[in-house]
Amino acid sequence: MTAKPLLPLAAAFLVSLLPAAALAQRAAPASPGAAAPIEVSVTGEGFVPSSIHVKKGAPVRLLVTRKTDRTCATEIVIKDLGISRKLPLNQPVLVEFTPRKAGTLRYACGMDMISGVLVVE
Ligand SMILES: [Cu+2]
Repeated sequence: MTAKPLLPLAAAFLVSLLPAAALAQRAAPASPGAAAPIEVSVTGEGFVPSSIHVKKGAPVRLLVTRKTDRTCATEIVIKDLGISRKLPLNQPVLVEFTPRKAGTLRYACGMDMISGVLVVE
């Protein structure tokens, strides 16, 4: 009766853990399978584009960048989804959500003056 037979077992266990750990580390930052973000700008023209088509049940990632100070759209609000994000000048802000039903969703500035529409199909 010695502890000897346990050693190879422990070594095999550690080796089997290694590839999984390496994979998990590599996969973490990129979030594989995520759709490419749709770029939206806030310019003197308002939200550009002002109409975006997305699919029901598919995750949507909007990368919103305010590119002008001459606008009141310093935030983006999607009221129907309860989303409201500040838009610091020239700083891309990622807005993520999954539309659950077909129809249209408005995105707008905080005062609901400047807006665009998400068409969910
Ligand atoms: Cu406004």
